[in-house]
Amino acid sequence: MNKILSRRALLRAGGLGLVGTAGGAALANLAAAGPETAPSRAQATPGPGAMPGTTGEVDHSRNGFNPTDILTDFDYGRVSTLPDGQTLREYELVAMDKTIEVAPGIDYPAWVYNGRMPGPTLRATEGDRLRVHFTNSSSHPHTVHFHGIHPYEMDGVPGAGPGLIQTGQSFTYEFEAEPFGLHLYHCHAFPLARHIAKGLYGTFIVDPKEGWPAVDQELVMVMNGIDIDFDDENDFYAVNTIPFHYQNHPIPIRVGEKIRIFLVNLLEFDPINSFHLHANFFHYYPTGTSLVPSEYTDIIMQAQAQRGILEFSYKYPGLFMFHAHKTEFAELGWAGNFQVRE
Ligand SMILES: [Cu+2]
Repeated sequence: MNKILSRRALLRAGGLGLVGTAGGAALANLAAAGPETAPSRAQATPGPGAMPGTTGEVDHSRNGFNPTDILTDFDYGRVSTLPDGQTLREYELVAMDKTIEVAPGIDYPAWVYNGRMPGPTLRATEGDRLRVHFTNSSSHPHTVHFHGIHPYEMDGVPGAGPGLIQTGQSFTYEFEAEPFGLHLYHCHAFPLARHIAKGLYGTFIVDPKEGWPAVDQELVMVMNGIDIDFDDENDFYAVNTIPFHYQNHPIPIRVGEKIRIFLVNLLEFDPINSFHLHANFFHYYPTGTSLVPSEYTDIIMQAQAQRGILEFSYKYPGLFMFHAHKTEFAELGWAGNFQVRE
């Protein structure tokens, strides 16, 4: 508890070494945020349906990505057909060092794929041939380790195949897309926790051959955290990197629309993450490897690298929260809203 309190106190005081004046001001106003569409939330203290938040906005264009866009940004690769008729998908992944403004005025020296955190959501269909052309433009050795089924030399770990890909080097990982489901990829260089926490990860979706049942919206949510002072503890928590982004920018959906969330947990340092949906229940498909849901619930938890698909519709209009049910995570950024309209 003391540790948690001291971390929060540090954030509120803007006392971190990397916090500039703007960051300190932004965090000093933790309690004042809320979307303009929700006047009941424009209060100094959190009320029903509101977490304390951040004021101001990170510079998304300087970051090179916007969490709102990441929700629906799927990379299907460059598609062609092999002589035997198999579909070939080719992707480009470039590891780079990049400064990301993770909260207003607070920069984080990240390592990322393709300039964004999380990296691109790679999407294929079961049975496709995948070629992932990886170039390391970062100042440190990295790899790409995919979850899925593939040969040893394509495993993206030190010692297997090309092993670590050095600065300026490239390698093409090639394997079949299997099994269908919701997977992930990440760097597997050591120290592993640091290489992942710095931002080298992304979502990897393998659609079933027959496709998933039709829905109105598909959203990618990567639960992650930021250890701003490198003490192996997270100082911010988020979905798609920017704390409170979907609280400040609620995700618009309509009553009755079928929503599918691809939810991946890439949080380092904390063993368990969770997802709670307000005023609703969802069907849950762990790892997305079955078309039959395992549970009908309003909360699930995921350990590191666990993932699953959530499907739901809203019955009533309103501003409905979704957040980690671990309150510490929610209050430090892992909280968002769906704006449900008729
Ligand atoms: Cu790495």
